[in-house]
Formats: sequence, structure tokens, C-alpha cells
Amino acid sequence: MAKPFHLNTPLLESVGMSKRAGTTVYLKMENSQPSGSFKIRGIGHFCQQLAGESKGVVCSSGGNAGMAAAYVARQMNIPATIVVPSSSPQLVLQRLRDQGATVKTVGRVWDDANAEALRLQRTEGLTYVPPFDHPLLWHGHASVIAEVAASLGPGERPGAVLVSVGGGGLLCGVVQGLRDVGWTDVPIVAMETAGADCFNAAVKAGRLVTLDDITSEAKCLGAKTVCKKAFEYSQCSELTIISELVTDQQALHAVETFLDEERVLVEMACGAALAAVYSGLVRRLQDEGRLPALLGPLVVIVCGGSSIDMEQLTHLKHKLQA
Ligand code: PLV
Repeated sequence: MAKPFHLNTPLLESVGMSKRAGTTVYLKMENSQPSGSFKIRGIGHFCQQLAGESKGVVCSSGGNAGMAAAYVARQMNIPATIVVPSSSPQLVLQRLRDQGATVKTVGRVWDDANAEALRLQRTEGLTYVPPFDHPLLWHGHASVIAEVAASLGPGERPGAVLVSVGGGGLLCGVVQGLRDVGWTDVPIVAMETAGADCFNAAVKAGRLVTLDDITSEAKCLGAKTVCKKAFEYSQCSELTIISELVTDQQALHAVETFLDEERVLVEMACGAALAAVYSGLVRRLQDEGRLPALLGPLVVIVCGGSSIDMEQLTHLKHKLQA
């Protein structure tokens, strides 16, 4: 098998978060992947399987799937076209260009950009790289849990895994990873922001729901419809997937606290998962009996993200405090 594009990332204990959660919190540092997020796992695997003979890839993205596709394409010596919505900040467009990609801005939200990417697949004969909805992506993402299991060692298993949900690709990968290592009973806390809550809306409705609009600033969680597989997993009785929301303010506060305490800057999409600890949500779930009172170590997938720098952080602070 070809060497993967992703790295085996560190699993770090967070003293600050452990103190808040009342149990050990481990951080799976996907922010340190090449291209800045976990997306490289799935997209690297997808491209290795399907893009070898390709005359170029096209990926629709809120930003990070595109960063991964651009990075992988550069390694494979094939051109990459990344289609992003106008909600993606300028800094993302620049970072994509720096990766050697051709960038197109189409529509207001990811779903619009995706329609254009599918059109380019048809008209230009490019290989379409989906950002979250494909079994090869989930297979690639599943490696994150295999690494957690190897890092924890025999005998230690998570009390819960915390993940952010956009289109649901990471969630599907985590479910498959948990199955692979025999941890099917480990609860998953699936985090979104209000206004980018397509998974929560589907869980509540008991069917797939398409949101009218994305109103959250966590644009990389902004798919209007979650992938079907993620919804199916939410209905699966052998799994415990707890879908929860935080506000944009809570996600931003988590980003800031994480920067202060862990000295790592991540974007809002990742802040949603971190906020499960920082906002006291995990404690509340324990009080409500939805997570055990005596909880094993929490594993937070620090999904990372490139849509952030000091300027963007300041911009978000002004916008969300207004
Ligand atoms: N972002 C996708 C989908 O956007 C993208 O195109 O980059 N954390 C970060 C930092 C992300 O960038 C994403 C997805 C997620 C979490 C959620 O992953 P998903 O989409 O697999 O649930 C619209």
C-alpha cells in the first residue's frame, strides 16, 4: 500500500480541560496534519485510490477539504481546482493558492460551490473529490481512532469521543474507527454550532433535513444537509451518538481559551468540539444521565482548520460581541 499522506498525530493530555471536565481529557492534535486538519486522512486515501490517473481534481469546500485536496494534488503532481463559497475568508483563498490550487468562488454557501464542482467534473473531466460524503473518506478518517487506541494502549478506553460535525464525514470515520477497534459502545458527542446544525436538525426530525441557510460563523460546518450515512448511524441502536449545539459565542470562546491554555489556534469549526468541555456541556450531559457520572477519559478530536489567523480572530470577536 502506498505511504499515506497524513501523519500519526500526538495524543496530548490537557491539564486545563481535564480540570474542567473532572476526568482526563486527551487531545488528538489533527491541527498538526499537513494542510491543517484531519481532512487529509480521508482525502489522501480517496485520491490515492481514485485520482492516480486523473488529469486534475476538483473539490468543493468550506476551506479545509480544499486545503487537503490541494496538498495531495501537489504531492501527486496533478492540478487542483478548489471551489469555495463567498463566505470563505480571504485568508483561505490565499492559503489555497499558496498550495498551488486554482481557486473559484461560487455562491454563498458550500452547497452552491458544490454544484459548480460537480459541473466541472462533467464538463472538464476532472476527478471530483467530495469533502465529506464518500466511503473512502470515512475509511481514511477512521485511522484517527486506530491511532488513539494505539496511543492509549491496552486496557485504557475512552469514556467518550468529542467531534465536530459539518457534513458528517468525520463522524462517519469515527464510528467506523470505533467499530474497527472494538469500541462500538463508546459514546460520541457530535458537536455543531446553532446555524450550522444540519445533523442536529436531522436527529430531531428523524429524517434528513436541508437547512434554509447557514447563519453560523463556523462556515466549515456549513453544509445544509448532513450525509445520509451520518444520519443512519444516529438511528443505529448499537451506537450512542449524542447530538449537541453550542452558540457561535461559545465556539469562539473555546477557540480563545484553547489558544491561551494550549497555545494552539484553531478555527470555529473546531471550537464547537472544544466548547463541549469549556462550556460545561459534558458535565451537563453527566448530570442528565446521558453520559455516565463516572466517566472515563474524554478524547477530543482537535480537527484544526486553516480559516483562522489573528486578524480573522479579531474580526470574529467584533462581529460576535456586537
Ligand atoms: N469542513 C468541510 C465541509 O465544509 C470542508 O470543506 O472543509 N472541522 C473542520 C476544521 C472542518 O473543516 C470540517 C469540515 C469539520 C470539522 C466537519 O467535518 P465533516 O464535514 O466531515 O463533518 C462545509
